[in-house]
Amino acid sequence: MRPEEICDLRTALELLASTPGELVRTRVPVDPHAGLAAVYRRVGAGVPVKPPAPAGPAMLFENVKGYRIPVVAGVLGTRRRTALLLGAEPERVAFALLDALEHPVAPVAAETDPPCQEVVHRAPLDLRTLVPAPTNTRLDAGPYITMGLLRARDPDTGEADVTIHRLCVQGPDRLSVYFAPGRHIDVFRAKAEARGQALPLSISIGMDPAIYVAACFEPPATPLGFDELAVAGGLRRRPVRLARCVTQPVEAVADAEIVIEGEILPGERIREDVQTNTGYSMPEFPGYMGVAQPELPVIRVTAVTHRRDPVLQTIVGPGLEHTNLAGIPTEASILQMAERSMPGRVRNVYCHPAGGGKYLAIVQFRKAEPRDEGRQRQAALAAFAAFPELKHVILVDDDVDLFNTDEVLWAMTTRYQGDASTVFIPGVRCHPLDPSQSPAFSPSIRAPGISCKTIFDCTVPWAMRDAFRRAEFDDADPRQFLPEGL
Ligand SMILES: [Mn+2]
Repeated sequence: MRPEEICDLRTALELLASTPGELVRTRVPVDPHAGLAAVYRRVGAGVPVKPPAPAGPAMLFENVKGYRIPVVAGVLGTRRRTALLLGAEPERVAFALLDALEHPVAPVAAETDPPCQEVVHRAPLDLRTLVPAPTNTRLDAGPYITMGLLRARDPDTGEADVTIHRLCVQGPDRLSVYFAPGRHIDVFRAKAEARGQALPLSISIGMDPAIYVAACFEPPATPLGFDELAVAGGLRRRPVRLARCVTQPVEAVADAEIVIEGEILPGERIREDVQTNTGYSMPEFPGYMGVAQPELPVIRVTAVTHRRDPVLQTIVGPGLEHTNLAGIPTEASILQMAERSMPGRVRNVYCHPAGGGKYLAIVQFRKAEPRDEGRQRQAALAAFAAFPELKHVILVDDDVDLFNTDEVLWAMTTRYQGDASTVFIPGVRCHPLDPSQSPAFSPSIRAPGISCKTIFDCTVPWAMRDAFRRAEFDDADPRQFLPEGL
């Protein structure tokens, strides 16, 4: 099994199963209500889930109490595993994604009999018994479909978009959907609603990891009207296959494990925690409980289709899996913007788990000549332009390993002076799920989701570079001194 042979979730799991330490299976019965996520948290969720939450393997729960369908969590739960599945080195996976972004391959219609429609359930149906959607914590508003890829079309132009959104099971054939501000499918929804029309959509669950990662690109890298499935096609150098839905005029991913078909109802809203009244939604990517939204759009489900013996794919909310999903496309977006404005200067970018892949980017900059002094801060501004939800940029030189937090903090300790090396850009729209981005935190913040973007410039001033040479050791090949296999 090789990465380029991956075409769906099953082949991805096959590759992981053949790689030591990347996938564990269990037949021990697990409760989807707060049980499955509790176990995976201790196995592989990672930062910023409250410790103990180590990084670890993906996990296939084959016996989910009350259901026939197994659930897999953590498929993209480490950077190494994500890179393996995408056929790249962990330090270079964003470059592979950037190449795909610049060489997209449009999706195609599958011939007859798409796998995702091997089994068809039409209304009346009950999502609550069909789909083992986990409830991640006891405070959650209900069971959530967390790895559902929505696909819909612009009612004006017909252009398609795919995005992952949190979906709460609110009844036998009802889901609520939360759109962070500005999301493209929400733009389509608003256009349809203004005409009094429903928005047809599909929700594809359990797919080739390339599709999930590509779908997490946001504007300006993928502007409104850009079908992110074409980036997945670029990554695999073969088009994603689409299937016409059986009850809606829209397509789904033909090789998905499970597809939910439905429509967003015009003029209808639901309180997200109407079933529990807890005030919370589910654990969100910054590591805190999401606040239940007072008025969310409602999806009426018209069919559930799936492959024979399907697997439901899930993410527990925050953790390394979210960081990889959101962060690697963000790295590619920043690399693209920086490369266009200052070729060769930004050597690499790492969207650190502390920010869930969205809030914190470490940018490695190479100063090659005197007039590069100051351009590192220009690179940070380019990063903010490339990804509007970014909050902090840490700039480091190219002799610092940006993937090693100890190295980055060393640079912040010995190559940084708080008053001279910090740049504040207050009052900028950022992201509402960070609780510090709130007027209650500071009078400088006018509305939730506004923030002080900050550049931490931990690069050596060009004129002082001789004072900052790292101690030079001889290079040696240590293998002959070490036991076999170390
Ligand atoms: Mn989009």
